[in-house]
Amino acid sequence: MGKITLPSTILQFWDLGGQRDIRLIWPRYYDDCHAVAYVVDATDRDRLVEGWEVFENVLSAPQILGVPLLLLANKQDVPGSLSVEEIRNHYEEWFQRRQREHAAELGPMSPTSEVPTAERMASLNVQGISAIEGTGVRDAVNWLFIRVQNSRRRDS
Ligand SMILES: Nc1nc2c(ncn2[C@@H]2O[C@H](COP(=O)(O)OP(=O)(O)OP(=O)(O)O)[C@@H](O)[C@H]2O)c(=O)[nH]1
Ligand SMILES: [Mg+2]
Repeated sequence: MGKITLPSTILQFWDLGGQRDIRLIWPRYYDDCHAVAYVVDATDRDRLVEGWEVFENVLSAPQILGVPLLLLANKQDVPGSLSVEEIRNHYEEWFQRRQREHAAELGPMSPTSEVPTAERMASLNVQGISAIEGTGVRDAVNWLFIRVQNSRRRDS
């Protein structure tokens, strides 16, 4: 757990590990969650899809509805890592494909509870960071600070 004190606000961060077993305890944090910062490894193309599936699972929780979403493309210091734009496009393409597959499974007549792609992408801020070099971290914290302050869940 980490704490960052800013004027009039203390941001409290919980670093939840991404390993399969540890993901099971994530939902215990949802009730007190005012923002989600989801970190992906921008050098590991092979695991991005797994990352999107897990992310989608988080976003499907009712407590997460409407909270600010920050997607962080980590390891920007590594040459050849995917850029913010590439990460955003990769996620959007994955999301669109998934929506199409769900729609096909349910059939044309069924009412859809799917989130429109444009709405999901608009709700998402993607930023690049290097956790090792610290680049982008300040920008990420600033964004969270502003969004959490303006969030309707601040009183909860
Ligand atoms: N080059 C580079 N390596 C990084 C960066 N961030 C993390 N790493 C390396 O990636 C590996 C995994 O880092 P961790 O901090 O253990 O990753 P994690 O996401 O916290 O892992 P879990 O807690 O298991 O989910 C380590 O070898 C880190 O040194 C970065 O920004 N740049
Ligand atoms: Mg960790």
